[in-house]
Amino acid sequence: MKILLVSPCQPEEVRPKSMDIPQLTLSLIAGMTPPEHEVEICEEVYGNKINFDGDYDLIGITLMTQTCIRGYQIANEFKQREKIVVFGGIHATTYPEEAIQFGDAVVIGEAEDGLWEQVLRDAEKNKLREYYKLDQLPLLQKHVYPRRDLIKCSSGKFAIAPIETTRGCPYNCDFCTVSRFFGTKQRHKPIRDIIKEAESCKEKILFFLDDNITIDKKFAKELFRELKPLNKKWVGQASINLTKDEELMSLAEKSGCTALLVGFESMTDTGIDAYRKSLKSIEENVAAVKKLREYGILTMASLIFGLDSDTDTVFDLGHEFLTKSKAAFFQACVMTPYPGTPVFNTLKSEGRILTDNWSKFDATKVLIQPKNMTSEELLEGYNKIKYSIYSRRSTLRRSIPNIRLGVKEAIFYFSLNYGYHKKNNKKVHSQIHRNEENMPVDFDVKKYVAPFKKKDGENTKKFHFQNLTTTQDIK
Ligand code: B12
Ligand code: SF4
Repeated sequence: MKILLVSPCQPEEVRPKSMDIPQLTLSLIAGMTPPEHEVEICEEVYGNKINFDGDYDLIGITLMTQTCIRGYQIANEFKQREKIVVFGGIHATTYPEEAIQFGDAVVIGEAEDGLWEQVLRDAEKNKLREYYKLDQLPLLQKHVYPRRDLIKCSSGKFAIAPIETTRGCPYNCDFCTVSRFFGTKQRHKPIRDIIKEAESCKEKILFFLDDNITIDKKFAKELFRELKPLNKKWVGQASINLTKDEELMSLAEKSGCTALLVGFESMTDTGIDAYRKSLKSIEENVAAVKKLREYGILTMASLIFGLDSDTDTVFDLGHEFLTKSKAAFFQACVMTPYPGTPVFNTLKSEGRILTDNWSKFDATKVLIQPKNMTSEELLEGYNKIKYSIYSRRSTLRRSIPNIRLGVKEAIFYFSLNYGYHKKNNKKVHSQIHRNEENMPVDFDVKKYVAPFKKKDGENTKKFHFQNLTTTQDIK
């Protein structure tokens, strides 16, 4: 078969070339595809154009919440041309019953352990089932080498290769989908295979996609030791607990760690407690960012505004933390209720979600009525802190300790901060997104995109996201 794998994205979200970091998902699916099939990859975020009239037999589309409406539009185009459409990814897993209305099959959860191959076999025999799901989460011991040769992305100014070593997270934060999707026990890929894959990447910088690369310290230390001889630089995500282990930080530094995205989430006392953060005060968190810098590691501090524990003091506290710590980069998120999370369920039941237009769910827009402030206050505080931290003045003020680390680090520091400044200025300010008055927030996506081929509702199988990590299968 000739297969096209698509990662959709809204036209306005296409990234500038300098920010390109290829995705791993589609090249991984391509890596699982038996060699008799021909595979092509199209990532809209990098400006790749879809050839709707190509002679493909099967179209695989990966869906995040933010990208699903565009994904359904693409599916409609292909269904008009009578192609087979298969969905996968976090949003399709959360709402398989929504996705199936636009395609022929949905892969629920992970596609390893022969599941994708089974989809392809069934498609060839014209015996495709609507839903595919593994009985249990794959152990990841049989390494899948991603087809990096198929990626059509210039890989940007920094030439970064995405790579994955683990899946799953024990923290189970109430706003996050990861523990619910990938399980609460972290699974590791074999280190020798990760190293072999890393060695084969032509890029000098690796991006570890793992949600928290240092959860299992023993694994992380061994990985960092093995990584060192490769002489690559890397960036990744970790929890701030890492700063409590000098050996771990030293090994990370020696293995080439340049920057880590750290989810601080909130600087309020209640926020820190709610997310079981081990560093309890702003001062402790400031010291931790400085400590990372002593080991040559830049911090991208991620904060979420609009949590139920937040009051209007959260912006000043966040600002204080960022300016005192001189964190190199700032990821500013507005609390976004991702389906399948406890936060989504609570806000939905309390009628506090203002829109069900999934394309707005990108963590930078106000879509909720927060608990302890108005939506307008959330918007104003969010815009203000972004404006202040992304300003040229703040970039300069925070620069000295960060650019002292080296020339490459200095270029990285200024380029990324300039990118944030430009993007923030271009989009001017975030907005509050509400459904129009006569449009109910009923989470029926058909208001935004109607399926080309409507399925008979009675035939769609019932499945609930909460069952994902059980051994229950859908047949
Ligand atoms: C790395 C990452 C990023 C990187 C992406 C860089 C890159 N080029 O890859 C960056 C930093 C840019 C990013 C940005 C965002 N991200 Co992000 N990101 C991740 C992260 C940590 C890893 C993604 C990944 O590659 N996983 C590994 C792959 C292999 O897993 P997978 O995609 O799920 O694929 C498997 C299955 O789902 C299935 N599958 C998937 N698609 C398909 C398709 C078919 C046809 C089939 C058969 C199977 C299949 O098979 C795969 C193998 O088993 C995830 C969390 C996570 N652990 O997944 C969050 C995550 C995907 N991101 C999330 C969010 C919210 C965002 C942002 C909106 C946040 C923001 N404001 O920045 C943006 C949106 C970007 C966009 N594209 O629109 C959420 C999505 C929630 C949701 N319901 O949509 C996640 C789940 C994190 C979370 N906290 O909940 N992200
Ligand atoms: S936010 Fe981070 S720590 Fe919390 S569950 Fe998600 S991945 Fe784990």
